Amino acid sequence: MEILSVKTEPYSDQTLGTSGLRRKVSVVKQPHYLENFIQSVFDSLDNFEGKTLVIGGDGRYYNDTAIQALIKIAIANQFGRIIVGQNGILSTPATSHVIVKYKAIGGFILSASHNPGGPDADFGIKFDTEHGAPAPQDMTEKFTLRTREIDHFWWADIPDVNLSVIGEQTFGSTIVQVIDSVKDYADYMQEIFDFKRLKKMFQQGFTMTFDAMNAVTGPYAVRIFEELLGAKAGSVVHAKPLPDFGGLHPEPNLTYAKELVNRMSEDSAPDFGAASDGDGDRYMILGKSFPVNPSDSLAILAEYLDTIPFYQGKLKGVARSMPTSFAVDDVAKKKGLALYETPTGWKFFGNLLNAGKIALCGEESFGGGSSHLQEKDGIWAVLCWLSILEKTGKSVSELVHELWNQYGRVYTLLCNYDIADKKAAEAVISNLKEKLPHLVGQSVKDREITKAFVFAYTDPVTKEVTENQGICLYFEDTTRLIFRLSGTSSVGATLKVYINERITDEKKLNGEPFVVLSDLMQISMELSELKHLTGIQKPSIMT
Ligand code: VG1
Ligand code: CO
Repeated sequence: MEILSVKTEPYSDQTLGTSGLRRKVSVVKQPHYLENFIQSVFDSLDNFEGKTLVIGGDGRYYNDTAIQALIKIAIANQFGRIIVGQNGILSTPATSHVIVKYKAIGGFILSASHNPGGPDADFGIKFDTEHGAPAPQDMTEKFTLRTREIDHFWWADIPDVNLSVIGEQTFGSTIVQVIDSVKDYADYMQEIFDFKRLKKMFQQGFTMTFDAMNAVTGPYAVRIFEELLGAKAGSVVHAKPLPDFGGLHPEPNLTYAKELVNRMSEDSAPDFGAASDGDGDRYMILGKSFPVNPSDSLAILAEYLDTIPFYQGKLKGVARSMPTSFAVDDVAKKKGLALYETPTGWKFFGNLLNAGKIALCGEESFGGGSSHLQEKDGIWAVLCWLSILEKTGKSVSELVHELWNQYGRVYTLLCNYDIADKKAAEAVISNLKEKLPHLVGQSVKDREITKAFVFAYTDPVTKEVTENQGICLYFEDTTRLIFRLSGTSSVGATLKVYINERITDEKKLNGEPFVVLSDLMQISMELSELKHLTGIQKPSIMT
């Protein structure tokens, strides 16, 4: 086997966003684009020779080519063992678990998560640390710095490695080990949850539909829900990972998971509906004709997590990303749990989990996770919900209504504005920033602005400060608007406007968020001068 040193030129755009590097497939296909990035990651790590590396992915278009490049560069960089999911399939949470279980120094996940896949769509690559946690900010900054100066990468001159057969193959001093994509993860879920009790619930007639959206969770969901728990065959739909996700946009929300939403509103709907995203780290929960709001879901998990034996005595604190609604704050207060508010992106939860400050965390985008592993975990969240339903004997909507009756309902609305011109999108944020000092005390449509600031975060463990994480405007403590730019778009920019309002009036608990929050949406358009600065008049999606 020959190891080659290949000369290369740096690219200037390899900056990581909220969750790894995401680009159009056409960008990633440029000569050495991927090779440069991978070698830059290795150049930023210390002492990995002879150690283990994990490679996972969501099965999207171009992953097969990218995985072969990754393996060849990893062999040339002298890793001792490379663990790869069969056919390159390993969800984000499964990759995180495998990294820790096999004591790897880290791993790559080839996924652009919820972004669409296919030749004209998106490709992505993320790196997880030895803790199975998304690379923290200081590490991703190192990667980017290295990409700016790279002049060569190492390459093992071998034919493509067969990833379809489970087992080991040796190349020089490196073993490539192909593993069952599901087994380790499914075993772990059985350590956390009481599968016997859940199985009994299904035997007694409980029904569910899980929409894998033609993405990575299909094989996991079939094994866990149908084969191990005994949900009826066919309970998992869109179960085969496809390179273009069958044209679906694998982001579980009311717009993109329309088929599931419709199914759950039929008379014959099952008791429980769930979905997950491209790489299996997000989830969505629905009862009969009752979609659960992600922030409410986090509050429910906080309320009941310690009824699951694995967590008894472990729940000392919870964390939510800043745009996640304050529904969970009430539960934390009642239960005497510490509460942390972090910037958007799972990488900010890692230090809190590692330090044992929290056992549960979540995001408004339906990311949920716990101390069981350091990525967000869609199937885990679904198993939590199933365990809570089994334990309480209540329906999804009963549980959520109980939450609202106790604390009031925090209505939420997220408006995404896709803006082709990134500069125009940035102008919206900078314009708002300039206005901030004058906003407090001003009234818009009879609502007075009581606080206006740019969110910054000081990591309670490392004391590292992360600035500029979104603009927050409060109207009393019960209502707020948040403006931030998405860090996962592959072209142009997406302005995200999050609207939250807590309503405690019992008669107003069953409203429609689009209606209840429509005046706040108007206010957000006015204050941001969106139309004037971008020409855009309405959201690309609302959820
Ligand atoms: C979005 C979500 C964020 C999530 C991130 C990655 O980021 O808002 O909550 O952590 O995607 O999720 P942004 O910057 O576009 O708002 V995933 O499932 O892509 O790994
Ligand atoms: Co994801």
